[in-house]
Amino acid sequence: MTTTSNDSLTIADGHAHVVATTRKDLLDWVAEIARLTKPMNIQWCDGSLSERQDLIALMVESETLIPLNGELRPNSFLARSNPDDVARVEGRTFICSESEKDAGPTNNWHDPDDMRSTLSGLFTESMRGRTMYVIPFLMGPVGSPVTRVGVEITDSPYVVVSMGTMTRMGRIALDVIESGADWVKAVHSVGAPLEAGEADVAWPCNSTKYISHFPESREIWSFGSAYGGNALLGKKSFALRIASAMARDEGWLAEHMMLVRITSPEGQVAHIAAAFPSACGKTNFAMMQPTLPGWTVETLGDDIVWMWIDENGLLRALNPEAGFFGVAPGTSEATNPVAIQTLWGNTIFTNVALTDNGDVWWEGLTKEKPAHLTDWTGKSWSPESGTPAAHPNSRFTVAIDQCPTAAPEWSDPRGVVVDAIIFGGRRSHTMPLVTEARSWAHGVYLGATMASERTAAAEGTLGELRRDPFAMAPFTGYNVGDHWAHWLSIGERLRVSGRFPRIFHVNWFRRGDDGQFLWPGFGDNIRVVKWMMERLQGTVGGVVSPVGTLPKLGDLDLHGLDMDVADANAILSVDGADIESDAVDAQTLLTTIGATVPDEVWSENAETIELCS
Ligand code: GTP
Ligand code: SPV
Ligand code: MN
Repeated sequence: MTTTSNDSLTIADGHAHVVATTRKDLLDWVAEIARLTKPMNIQWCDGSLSERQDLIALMVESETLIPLNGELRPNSFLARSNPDDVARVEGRTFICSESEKDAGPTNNWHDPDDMRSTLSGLFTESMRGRTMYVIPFLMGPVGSPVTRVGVEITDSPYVVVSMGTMTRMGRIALDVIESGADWVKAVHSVGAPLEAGEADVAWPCNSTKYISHFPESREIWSFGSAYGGNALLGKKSFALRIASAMARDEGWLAEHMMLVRITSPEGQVAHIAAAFPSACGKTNFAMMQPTLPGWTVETLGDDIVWMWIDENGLLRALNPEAGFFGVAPGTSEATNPVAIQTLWGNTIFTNVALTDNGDVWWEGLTKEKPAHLTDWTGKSWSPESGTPAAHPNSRFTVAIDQCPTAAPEWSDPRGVVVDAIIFGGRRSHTMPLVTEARSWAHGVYLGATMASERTAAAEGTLGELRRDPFAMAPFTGYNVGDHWAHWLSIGERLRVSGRFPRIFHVNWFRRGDDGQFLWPGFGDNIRVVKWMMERLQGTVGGVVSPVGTLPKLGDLDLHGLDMDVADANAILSVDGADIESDAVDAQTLLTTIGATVPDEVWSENAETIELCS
């Protein structure tokens, strides 16, 4: 039975997945969205394996998913998006707070009433001819103080299956709603209604795109895209933009970070959270295979971390997601063997290339390029084609519990205590390999003014340096200056226990005069982590610099590395004139933000400049 009735407490979808809810607010909202979007039918998602299999079969039939060779890549599929729908669209992402000041100058603000009227026009009958799926989902494990609930309505089965991997979806979330929890409304439509008898396309979407957020009413409306963060609304829209606004109001943090547990050969354990901008190394760090003997890295999360202060005054953290939506290009046995193992099967790949034997390929997967492929647009490809075979922002979607290095605690509702926080960007020049902040306030300054060269994960000119405060420029759901003040207030509250995570800044991407990366990166990043752990233990000193404490050359473990002393010196060098002009450049951002910039950030900027002279 399929029904749009809101009197019925039980709604079935014709596939024998019956989902019951007694929450009238939820039933009313589903009925309201159905009246607006006029879907052909409604399916409540229970998160079961049979439901997933049915949806996958449907998408194989519609050619949204191409089954991969079952022997090489069991139960895995390739999706090819519309070439105009390949990444988040920052220019079409809106924060619709009541007051423009609350969105701040780094967000696209839009008047909420005006946006509601635009959206109601766009969503009118936008699901005609399609099934409307209702997806209850949790961000975080059941029982954690920070776990939050959402319901996404979508007309895309690709979104349902992806949300099934990326979140705790279906019955488990509906049970939490049933127990009385508040839930966030998230409406998504690809914006491609089907006329009677009209054939569907493999990747329906619309050239008009709106990714709109209403932080006060905690609502998300996304139109026109089915790609990643635009459409999987639990991720960037909820777990970062809406959650950051909740976290500001409630005294916790929602951040664009990975989370790991490090264990030294001596058994010293530390939990580290790191904020790097999109496609700048979070997944790689989260799955690092250390090159130093005896060290282990266990994975807790690769993209989003929620942090709160517990009853003992300790900063605790957990990853609210349940899967990885990771960058494919550059992932290889050499750079990220753990990801390669994770992707053995049960994976959906989007916009990678297809090999002639039905497996996947992307730039960097193997040293030798295959002689022939089908590229991400479906065209025949050879190394002479001169175009990338996989889109630079092609990605894999896979469950965390498939990751061989996943720590069992990745789903512990108590989270883990954070010992260190790292900020970092992709910078060819200026910033050294690693420094430790002078204080919490200086750490906040390093996060606030961090910068990175643009990657394909977002629109804009590739390689252009942009300030990306806390790696959250596209993700903070409120005024960026207030975000900095919120970080400072967390520091104030940590004074009670005195247990501050130490704050570091790293740059894996500095280049030498020859244009080559100076630092080997990847598994060798453990050498930097080792120095951090020694700092935590207080067993190692450092060199004071305007951007914080640098390692002494002899304190960085370079054993077994084929690195000449000149390069090692270069990667740890801080040029006063460069740092000064960078700090002066950062003032442009501070001035643009204006009144909400905390005084402490300005005084750290002044201190940085003073230390340069
Ligand atoms: P999002 O999922 O977009 O938020 O990004 P992410 O930060 O998880 O990015 P990811 O770890 O997937 O990094 C992607 C790119 O960074 C790939 O091209 C990697 O090869 C490159 N990368 C990661 N770590 C290193 C490193 O230590 N050194 C160098 N040179 N490149 C790295
Ligand atoms: C990012 O761009 O930071 C991502 C990918 O993690 S997406 O989910 O598409 O935003
Ligand atoms: Mn990300």
